[in-house]
Amino acid sequence: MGINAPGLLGGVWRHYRLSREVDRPAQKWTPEKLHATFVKHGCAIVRQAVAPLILNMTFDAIRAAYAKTDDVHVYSDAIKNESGGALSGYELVDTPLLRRFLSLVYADQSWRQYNITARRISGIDQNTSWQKPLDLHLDSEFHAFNFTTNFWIPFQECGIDCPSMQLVPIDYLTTRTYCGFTGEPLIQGEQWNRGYFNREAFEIDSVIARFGSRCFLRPVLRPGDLIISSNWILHGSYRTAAMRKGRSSVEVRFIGDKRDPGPSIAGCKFTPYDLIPKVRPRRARSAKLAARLRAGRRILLQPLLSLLFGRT
Ligand SMILES: O=C(O)CCC(=O)C(=O)O
Ligand SMILES: [Fe+2]
Repeated sequence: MGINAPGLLGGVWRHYRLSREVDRPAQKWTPEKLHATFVKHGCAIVRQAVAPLILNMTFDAIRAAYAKTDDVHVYSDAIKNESGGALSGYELVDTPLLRRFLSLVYADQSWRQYNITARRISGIDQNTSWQKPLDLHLDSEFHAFNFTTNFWIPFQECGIDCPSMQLVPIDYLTTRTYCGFTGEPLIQGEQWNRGYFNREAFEIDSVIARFGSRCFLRPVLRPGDLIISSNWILHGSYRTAAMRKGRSSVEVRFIGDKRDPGPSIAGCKFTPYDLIPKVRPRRARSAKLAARLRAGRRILLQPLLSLLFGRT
């Protein structure tokens, strides 16, 4: 089979464009842009979204909890215990940008905190009790069908030396249809909600056949960065043979009372008021204006006065 150069270049270009669209530092996102991108592509990456102090304190609490359990997960209660009640896990995403984003996702429904789950994915050299990388899945296979927003937060740099995440950045409705979901079970006797989905859809070859070999988003992340995803996006752990070290991360989830997120409002005039410092620029502007008037008085009025009254 020959190489289809235009097709190859097109794929590379589309992937580059998509990464630029979904992946930005926190200060380059507005809640509206983040919401519209999340609805369109099923996910988004926010760089430097989490305050280092909260990230480190939460990681300390999670490590302390792991020292006392054989469970592969650590949950919110353990974080509370280990931090003396100071932390629950939810404060990781308690920022104006993410709060406003969530209120847009759930604009047409009530919603609540759902769960906090920390996990550790082993590197290839490790022979530990840490989890093996998770295969491609939808969280809806295991959790509720109601729309769940997941903030995935790593505690160390990941994607080069240690495992990261891979996602298929396709909108939630296309993903739902692709996975064969109709709201009725397709197969009986499967565990959790797995019987509602076409099992073949989760095989990597099927995903590539439907969405192309460049359909995966596999970000390299640093502490403070996070991925926003949902229970309706195909995703799994991403580990290569070069990833010798393990990775610790936490998932912070919110859930609505509907299966769909609120619509992305085209041309929405919503003002991200808690992101824009309103008072200071206005003060700065009026201070500048006053200085200009004073200067004007000096330039226009003083020569006139000295001409009339000989004053200087
Ligand atoms: O941490 C991972 O590698 C997978 C996490 C995951 O599947 C999730 O956050 O839903
Ligand atoms: Fe998952």
